[in-house]
Formats: sequence, C-alpha cells, structure tokens
Amino acid sequence: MTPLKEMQAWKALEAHATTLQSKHLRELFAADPKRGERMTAEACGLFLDYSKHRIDDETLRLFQALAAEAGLKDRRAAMFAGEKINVTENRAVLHTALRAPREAVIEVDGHNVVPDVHAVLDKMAEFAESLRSGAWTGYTGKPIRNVINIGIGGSDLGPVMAYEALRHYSQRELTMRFVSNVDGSDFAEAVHGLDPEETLFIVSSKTFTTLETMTNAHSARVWALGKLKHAEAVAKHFVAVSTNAKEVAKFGIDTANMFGFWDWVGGRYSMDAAIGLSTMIAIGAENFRRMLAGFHAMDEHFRTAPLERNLPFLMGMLTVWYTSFFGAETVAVLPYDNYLKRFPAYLQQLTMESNGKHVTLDGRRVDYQTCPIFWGEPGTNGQHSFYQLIHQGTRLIPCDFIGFAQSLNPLGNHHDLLMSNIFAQAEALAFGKTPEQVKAEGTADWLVPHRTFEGNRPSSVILAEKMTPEILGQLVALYEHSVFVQGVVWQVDSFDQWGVELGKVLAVRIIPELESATEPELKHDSSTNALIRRYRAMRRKQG
Ligand code: G6Q
Repeated sequence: MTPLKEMQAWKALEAHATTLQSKHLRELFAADPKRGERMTAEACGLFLDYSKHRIDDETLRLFQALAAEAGLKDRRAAMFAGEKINVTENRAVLHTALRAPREAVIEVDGHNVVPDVHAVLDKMAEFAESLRSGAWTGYTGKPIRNVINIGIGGSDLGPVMAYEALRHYSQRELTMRFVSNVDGSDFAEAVHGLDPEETLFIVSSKTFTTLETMTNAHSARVWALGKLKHAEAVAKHFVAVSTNAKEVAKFGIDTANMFGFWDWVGGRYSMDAAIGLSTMIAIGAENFRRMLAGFHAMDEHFRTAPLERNLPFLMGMLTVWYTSFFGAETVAVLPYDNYLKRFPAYLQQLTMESNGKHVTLDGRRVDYQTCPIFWGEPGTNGQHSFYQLIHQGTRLIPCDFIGFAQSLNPLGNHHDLLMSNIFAQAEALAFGKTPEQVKAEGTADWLVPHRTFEGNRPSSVILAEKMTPEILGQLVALYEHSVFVQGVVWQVDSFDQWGVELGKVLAVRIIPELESATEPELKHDSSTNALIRRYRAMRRKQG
C-alpha cells in the first residue's frame, strides 16, 4: 500500500490547497454566478448543497484522483461483497446486508446471509406487533405498556437516536426508555414510576458480557422479580438481542425470545439489525421496513452513482480536505429538527470510533491527522450558545446543517422561522460582514473589529422534504458511507475498536480493589493508588 503522503493526488491536493487557503468564498461565488446551483447533488430524498465549501472544480477533480489512487472503488466493492475488510478482527463488514431486499444474494464464506437477515426481521416483526397489539402480555396477564432497552454504545446510541428521530411515528401508548450507564441513577430513573407487571426489558448486547449492560440487566431482573416473585416471569418480561445464545440462556432468557445478529455487524452499525427491536416496537414493523428501504436506497446510490454526484463520497472527501489540508480539528453537525436531537451523539460514535485510529491497515503510525472530532446540537438552540465561536472564533469548523422543508408539527410560522435560521447561518458563515459594511451601519470605529465577521467558514446544507423513516435511513447510511470513504483515504481499519477494549480490562482489575473489605495492596501508579484510597475513605462517610 503506497503511503498516503506519497500518492501523486495527495501531493497535488496539498499544493492545490495553498491556492484555496488564500481565497475567500466571496471570490469563488463572484467568479461563478451559478455556483450555488452547480455545486449541489441529490440522491434518493436528500439534497446536498456543497457550494459554500472552499473548493473549486480542480479540487473535485483531485478528490476523484485521490480516491482512484487510494483504491476506493475496489474497497467499496469488497465491503459490499462481504470480503473480510475488517482486517484486525478478520471479519466481513456487511451492515449493507441488513437492509438488502429479500431476493438479494450476499455471501459470507460461501453462505448467503440475506435469508438469515429476513428471518430475524420477520421474527422481530411478529414479536413487535404482538406487543403493540396487546396480544403479548406480562406474567400476570397485563398488557405491556413500558419497554426499556438495556444496552450501551452501539447497542444504545442507535436505538435512542432512532426512537427520538421517529417519535412522531411511534405508538404513543407505549412508554419507551433506555438504560445505558452503569451509574445506578440511570436505571433508577428509567424504571421510576413503572409497574413491573407492565414492563418489558430488551437486553441488547452483541457479546452479552458487557459490564454495564449485564449489571443493569441483573438489576432489572431483581426489580421485576421483586413484584412478580416467580423466576418464570423472566420469560415474559425479558427478551434479548445478541449473538451469544449461551450467555442469554444462562441469564434465564428463553432463547426463543432471542433476536440474533452476526459478527459481521459492528456495534455502531447495528441499529438496523435486531438491535433496532425497540425502534420496531415503537414505530411498527411497516415503518421499520420503510427505514430499511431508505438505508438501502442510499447504499445503492453510494455503490453506483458517479463520484461527482455521489453524496457520501463528496461529504467524506470534504471532511478529509479540511482535516488534512486546513488543520480543521472538528466538524459540527447541526440538525434543525428537534427530533434529531440525539443525532450528533449517535454520529460521534459512528465517526470517531470508526476513524479515530493512529495506525494504518498495515500497522504503520500515520503521519497525518485522521478523524476529526464530531459534535453538535440542534438548531436554533446552538445559535444562542456556541455558534459565537464558529462565527468569530479562531478555529475553522466545517458545519453540516440538516433541515426539512415540511414540519411534522406545523404550528403557526414556527417552521419558516426555524428554516430561515439555517439559511441565514450558512450565509453568514460563508460571506461574513466586512469592516466597510459594519462602518456603513454607523458603528463607531473602535467597535468595528468586534462586529466584523471574516466569513469564509465552510458548511454543507442537507435538505429533505420531511422527516420520515426512509429519510432517517438515508441520512444514517449517508454518514456511514462518508465515514467509509474517509477511512479508505486515511488507510485505517474503520471497523475495529481496540481503544474501547483497554478501558474495559482496566476497570475489571480495579473493581475488587474498591469492593474489598480489607485495605487492598495497590500496585498502580501513585495517582491511581491515592485516588482509590481517597474514594474508599470518602465512601466510608456515607450514612
Ligand atoms: C461499537 C462498539 C461498542 C459496543 C458496546 C456494546 O461498535 O463495539 O460501542 O457496541 O461496547 O457492546 P455489546 O453490544 O457487546 O454489549
């Protein structure tokens, strides 16, 4: 594999970037009156305006040249074909198979996985519908009114985000809650006010060994049996989503009520696998399938659309562009839709766990930056807090604005007010306000620098008609594939997460040191030793 910085296209982009670093978006727009219409692309139901980026036609040409040199098309084909592109775990990466139509054929080690995917989807649908209709009852015969998903990381963030995003489509009689943190307060608040007789827990864990999830699941069992008394009640109040049937059975969950998935689905890519059971219960099987259709439409777009109008390609390369050539350290994701309030948190895992890597696929330390920090909040709230820094701070922060033409809750002129803010923010970031303009407003000279906006701050605007299950699927798949493009260019394994494993191992070593009745012999560094001792001493003061 040619080291990235030795590639011709990389060197060409580096040289080309110096010409654009000194150009203002005002000049780029002035030079091409059609720029705002030309630099756009559309796929399925998503429209992308990328004209307010610090690029020109040559940049786009070089993006393609770099993709060619990095072998993007072959890597993409390898992913879709089920090749083991997650090299450090020797696994296929086939979240795209989770949304493939019934008749598709996708093989892993010579086995067509599509029928397996649909068998699980059908089983989920049967269960979700029986719960929604009230046919599935709790141990004492009462219908289930509360559903609590217990999971963490990939087994939580997707389900929470999707539930919030599609809440409009959800069955309102059902209370949906989510527990992830091992902090007992998370569990205590999740079950607060609920009746165990009417509550179902979904224990979502690919491995079924994750400390947080198993601790919460055991507390849930104690809580439920506190009222239901009989161990057989577990079968009516607990279901599992996992790849580990042995551990599920050991916990006492009937494996008939287990929904499986496969090692070729990464945790952060699993919200459309059985990990989405809570989503399906909330919105129904039909809407869940609509979401899958949206995912699939974007998969097909990514797989087949020419790169010049390929949304995930364009967005992925823009992230590479600013990270690698403009020193940008973050990307702000700013959905102007309250239903997407958990979308930035979801994206943080998707992007940063995937590409937050410092070695290449063949084990070399990279000599360039990889994944930027993704963060964000829904607009317009963010405008009244951190946008100040985006407009007038010293850092370059590319922004993704996401908005919808129609509101799911039309209310007076709220929606036009909301959307006017997206357009205004993107405009202000790009074009700013010159000292001359500020002076012309009658501003005192000494105040002019404070009221000047440099502009030249890049953003994308993603527009869709309205938030639907299909659109959510498209949006998530758009970012999934954008992450893939970035990972290919940076030559990292986007599908492992060794960084997550270390913390898990270290915490397990410290647990007995906290729990021990006698003063333990501590063999950590002096800071960790002292913190453990202080914690033990402070805890003793508890009443
Ligand atoms: C995701 C990661 C990680 C994982 C959690 C939960 O890609 O692997 O976030 O999802 O650690 O793991 P389990 O589902 O095995 O409990």
